[in-house]
Amino acid sequence: MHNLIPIPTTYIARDGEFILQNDAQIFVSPATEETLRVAHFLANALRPATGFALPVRAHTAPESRGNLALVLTEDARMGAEEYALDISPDAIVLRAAKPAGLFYGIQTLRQLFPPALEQQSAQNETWSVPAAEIRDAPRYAWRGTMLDVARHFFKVDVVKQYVDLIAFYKINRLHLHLTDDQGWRIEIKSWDRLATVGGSTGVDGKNPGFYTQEEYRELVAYAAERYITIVPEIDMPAHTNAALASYAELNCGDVARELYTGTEVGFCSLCVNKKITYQFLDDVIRELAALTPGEYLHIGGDEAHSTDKEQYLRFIERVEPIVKKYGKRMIGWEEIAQAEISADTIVQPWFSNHGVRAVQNGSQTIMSPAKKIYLDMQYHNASPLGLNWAAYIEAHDAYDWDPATCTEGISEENILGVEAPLWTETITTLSDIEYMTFPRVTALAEIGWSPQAQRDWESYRARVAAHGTRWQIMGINFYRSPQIDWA
Ligand code: TNX
Repeated sequence: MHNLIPIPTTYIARDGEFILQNDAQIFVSPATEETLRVAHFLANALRPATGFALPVRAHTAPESRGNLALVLTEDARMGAEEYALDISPDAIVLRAAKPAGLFYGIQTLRQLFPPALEQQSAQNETWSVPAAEIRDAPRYAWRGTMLDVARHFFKVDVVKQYVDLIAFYKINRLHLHLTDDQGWRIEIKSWDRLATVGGSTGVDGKNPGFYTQEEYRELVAYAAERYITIVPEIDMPAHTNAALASYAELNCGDVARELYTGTEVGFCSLCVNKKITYQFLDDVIRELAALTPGEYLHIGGDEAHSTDKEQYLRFIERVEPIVKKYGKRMIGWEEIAQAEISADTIVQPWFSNHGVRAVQNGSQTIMSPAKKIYLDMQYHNASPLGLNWAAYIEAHDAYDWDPATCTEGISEENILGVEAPLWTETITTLSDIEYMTFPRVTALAEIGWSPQAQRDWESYRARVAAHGTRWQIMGINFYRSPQIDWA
């Protein structure tokens, strides 16, 4: 019927098909800076393979033969990310209440064209789209992936390519794990050695580097144009060796640690009862908040095995007001839920059930169960990349779970959304990232977007196979799971 991922809320097939011709135009109503930008995104997606000019024009009565129309409606019942896509043999009309909805409708439309659309040069092809009426809105507000740029650093152009890939699947958050034991990856002007010293290495000494604030802003803007909010994480009080190696005064003994290129976790801690630690965090959070138009700031908080438990809890309680002071909503890995945190702080469960305490106090969660959706887990015991401490995660494992039932005590109303982390201890290139991400991120995308009742492994399995054809054309290094009948 169709090969859409994520599967839409409703798809009603109609008779016939729309065939894009070389004189087609893209009409926009009303033409604002943002709707025009979204329309150009569509034109740019369709142009290389079709070779058509596809001019973008403002138009007040946009439905017209042979053309595509993007319309912002005044319909107050439509959600911020919802869209309605009507494809008839005459025209394509996409409606949404907000530009984000138009953007998601465009991703759907791209997937309805033949796979040859992904070619980067003009193809001899009939550009047909099956007639249909699609109504679609997401299950969750938070549909995220996380990229660990600390264990190995990935430059802005690599992350931009990754952003393009996840945007195609209606993912709207990219959490960047910016700091860890092996590297500090964001320039902080008031503590400049964090990046210059702390960013000078990586796991096995590979992929050193950091983002200047200018580069980081550029990445944030690039993602925002694809309706992806960058969520920065500064991990603390553990996972801080890179900072502790950069500044002696952050250590309890006033001696700087050595830089670290191994893969152990939880072996060091910020000195949680030193005054300068909180001055340091205030400076870091202030600078990071100023780089962050998004609402959220992630403070890590995981695996503090070298921090006294009581001191850890008081530390989290001291950091939360700093994040709030700079206008951000705090997120932390589930361990923070053992502290007294406020209800608007978001908790990210990954392995245990600490989150239950937080939801009882009104917090929302972002579900990242390691056994289901950690993109760094090996697919099987001979996978060339990845770890296996949580599980082997095949395509079916990544698909076959429901956030609302995976943790006792956390149910649908407590869940802001889902996120698939890619830790990069074993990952050094974009090709590696792709191999671990595809075909599991498509499962995450569908879990995050589609109604649970619409989800079905056999259907998904067939649709993923069709996406494999696109990935091949796009040059994506995906894992050819034996569970899927690739074309
Ligand atoms: C646990 S999940 C970690 C990371 C590691 C990851 C490897 C979490 C919050 N912490 O520090 O990179 O395992 O899978």
